[in-house]
Amino acid sequence: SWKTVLKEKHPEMLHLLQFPYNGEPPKRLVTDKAITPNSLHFVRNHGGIPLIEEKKFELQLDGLVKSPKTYTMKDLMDESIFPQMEKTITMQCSGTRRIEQISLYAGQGDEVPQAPWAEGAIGTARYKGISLKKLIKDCGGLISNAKHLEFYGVDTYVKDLSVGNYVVSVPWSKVKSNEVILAWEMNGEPLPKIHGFPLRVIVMGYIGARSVKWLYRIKAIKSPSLAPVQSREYLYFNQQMGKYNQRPMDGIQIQEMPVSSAIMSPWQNQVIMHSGKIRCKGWAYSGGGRWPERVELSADGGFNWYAVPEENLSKKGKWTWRSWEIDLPCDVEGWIEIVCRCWDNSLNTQPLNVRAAWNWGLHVTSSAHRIKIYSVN
Ligand code: MTE
Ligand code: MO
Repeated sequence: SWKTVLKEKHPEMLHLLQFPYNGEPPKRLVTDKAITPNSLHFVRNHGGIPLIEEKKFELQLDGLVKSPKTYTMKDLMDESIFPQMEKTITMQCSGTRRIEQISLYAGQGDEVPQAPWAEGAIGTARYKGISLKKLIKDCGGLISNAKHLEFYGVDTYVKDLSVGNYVVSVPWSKVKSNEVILAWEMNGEPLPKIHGFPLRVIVMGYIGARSVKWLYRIKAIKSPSLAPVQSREYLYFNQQMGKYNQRPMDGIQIQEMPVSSAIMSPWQNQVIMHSGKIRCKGWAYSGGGRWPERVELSADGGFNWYAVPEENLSKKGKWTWRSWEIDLPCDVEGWIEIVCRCWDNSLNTQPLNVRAAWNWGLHVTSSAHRIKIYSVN
């Protein structure tokens, strides 16, 4: 699996964990391009990287559908049966920017949980495949009490052997709106092994966790999956619960990410020489089909906010991030705090500090992004 990593990923990837492999691109390359090259797309794995032979591959669709079927890749790619779709989609891990919550982690005498992501656990790619809705239709449709679709990945969890395969679910309503793709192509290339070859799910506007890689089975079910990854992980807990008091039923299942943003340049602790304006760059994203409408920056810790001019924001789209650039006015010399926040098209915005968004599980670090730099004016 390490061989696959070296072959498929950029030499500058930051390896957060070697096994299971988890990596993100370095800061300066995160928003370098509106579309993330495959070699720089972050990777989140809970187990090994299965090597699947396309010819032997079969997808099973069963559970509460009228006529369960299995499909080969050839069946799925047959355009006379399934119209293909191609879409540019941003995928964000619910753990993006977790490192900021970790820095506030009081712990309870044990290790810091979860992968220590910075701002790079987000990426945008053009995916090609078919709408899952069409496949359900091909199986005669759902039996009336089916309300969710469960996705099975070939890989198994390494953290806890009792978990077994990577299995999660999404509601039928999401599938019905053609917002769930079964994808075999990423940026015009066959899906890389590390990203789920030969077939993966892409759920638009949901956290990355629902976009199951190395998909081999889809099952129609009545209620959200009881599989451990869906029912016990990716939950948003209240701060006051304490680590050992969390019961899954007390957590909110994280599906759509709230609006968030990050400063990718300059970097924390940099000394920036300028003549009244500091060039800043970064990304902004909102889940659930909402998009960044305005990005604002402050050079004084969050008192005065300057809007990024519309022409300095990349194109807006329902399922994609926007990269931005601004020459931020600043006339002080010394340590300053640059802050970035975004308003989405529903006028949702970000909490002003990490502490306000701190939660057990350390998910959804959506607070305004803050960095300290030394300004030489
Ligand atoms: N699918 C399988 N089979 N196994 C996994 O570990 N991780 C999920 C999701 N799908 C995962 C998976 C998580 S948490 C995220 S954020 C995305 O895949 C990451 O997708 P990527 O590695 O292609 O960036
Ligand atoms: Mo994730």
